[in-house]
Amino acid sequence: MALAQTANLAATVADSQGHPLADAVVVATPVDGHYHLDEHPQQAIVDQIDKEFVPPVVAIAAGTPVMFPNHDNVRHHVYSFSPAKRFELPLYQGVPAKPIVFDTPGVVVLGCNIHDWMVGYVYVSESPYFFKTGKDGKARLTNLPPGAYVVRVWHPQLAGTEEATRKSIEVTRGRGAEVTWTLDVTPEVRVRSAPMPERGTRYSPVASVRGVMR
Ligand SMILES: [Cu+2]
Repeated sequence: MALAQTANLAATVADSQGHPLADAVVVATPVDGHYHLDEHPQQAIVDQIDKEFVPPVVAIAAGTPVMFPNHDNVRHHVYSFSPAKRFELPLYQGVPAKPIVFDTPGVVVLGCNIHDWMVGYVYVSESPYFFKTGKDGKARLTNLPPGAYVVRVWHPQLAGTEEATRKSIEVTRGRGAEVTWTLDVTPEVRVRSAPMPERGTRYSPVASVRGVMR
């Protein structure tokens, strides 16, 4: 059956010092262009916990709805200006009524209007074959039909272009395939500062002290 005809792709991603890179997204695209996306993909979740996006990187297939529940006791104002998905969820608490659907492949950078340091990423894959690396820098795609693929990797701190990571591989029945990347990454600079005052409280000195925010 179909499952018996799939093979594994084992990917290892490290930085130029050899440290494993977590949260890298590995995508495999069949050269023959033969794949189809799930028509009713399962909803993904980007949580907001302790004024951070959790997880910081989510990889989804194009067409997947993503819910942005807020588990903090302050309000967040989630937005993106990325070409692949411009949207905003104006100041809210709890769970928004509807998910946001990401139809266009690409990297969507998430921010919060209230908390400058909050940054998250929704990686929208055109291919159904993708996986995010764990702490060990490894990703394993287990559902690949054998054949020729172009594989690539993306990471939030990738210094070069995603295009430049492309490699051609052959995934064979039985043996699968292995691919390794060493990426130049730029250090992440993100400072958790006192939150920006919410509208209407802009000039109140009290509002700039974390802990008293609504
Ligand atoms: Cu926020």
